[in-house]
Amino acid sequence: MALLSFERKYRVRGGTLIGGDLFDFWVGPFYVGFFGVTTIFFAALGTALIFWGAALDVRAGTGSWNPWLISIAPPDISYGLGLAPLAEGGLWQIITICAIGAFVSWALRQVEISRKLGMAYHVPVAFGVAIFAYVTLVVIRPLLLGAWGHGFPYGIWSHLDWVSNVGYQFLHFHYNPAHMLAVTFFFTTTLALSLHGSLILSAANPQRGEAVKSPEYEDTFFRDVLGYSVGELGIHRLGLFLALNAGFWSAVCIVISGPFWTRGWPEWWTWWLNLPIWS
Ligand code: UQ2
Repeated sequence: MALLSFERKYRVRGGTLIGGDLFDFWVGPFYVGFFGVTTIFFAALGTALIFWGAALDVRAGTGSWNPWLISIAPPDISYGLGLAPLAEGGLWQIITICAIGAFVSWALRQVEISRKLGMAYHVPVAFGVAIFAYVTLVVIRPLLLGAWGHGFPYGIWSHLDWVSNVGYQFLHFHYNPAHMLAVTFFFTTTLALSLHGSLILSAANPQRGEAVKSPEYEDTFFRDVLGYSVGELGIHRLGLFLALNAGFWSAVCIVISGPFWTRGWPEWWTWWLNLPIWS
């Protein structure tokens, strides 16, 4: 079905979670919906507050308009789990609410569009794992540690410094077993996507004058190389599994650092040296 006639077919009422017919319409190619409105609201407010915070830092002589250096810091640890004045982390707190509001609105808009199309919820569920990783960093872990100051600063350069500093607080973060799993899943995701992307493009780009190759060719390629093909549906299941695990174990590796393990991560492995089998 041509795209235009398909759009006429699926652009129908219903599938909304909230608001009924009120926001059930499109603006150009974009579906709006109640959650389209809330996404715009939170994203616009959060972005404006970031610029306002940057302006306050420039005026105070503690910041600059260099995009790499703009940073919105969380409150000092001494504010605990309380509210901080706007210029001392309060902006970070409101921007965090805006970010979560925008991300969750976006996920719910994906749910509404999935329902409208009669599709399953894999996309919003997958995005939900990314939201979970972010919320772990700026809400769950700060709550467990008793201060919003444990959240990370919103800046291109500053968030990298935060990651480095928190890593060295635990001496050598690569000894964190959950971090090991997360890194392995990230790398394996790139391996799977490079195999899949290159396989699809190789099948879709035959010699001039030849027909595009079918999935049997793709299966046969990997059977010839490896003796095994995971299949055309299987590679997408595998890719989703690998990507979701990368995000999930990232969240786990940071939430256990501090709330559940306070020493250096290399020391965690003494359980291995202390096994009774060595004596
Ligand atoms: C495959 C297949 C695809 C693919 C890919 C494979 C036809 C279009 C990439 C090969 C993948 C395998 C064997 C799994 C590799 C395992 C890991 C953990 C990376 O067989 O079927 O469909 O795109």
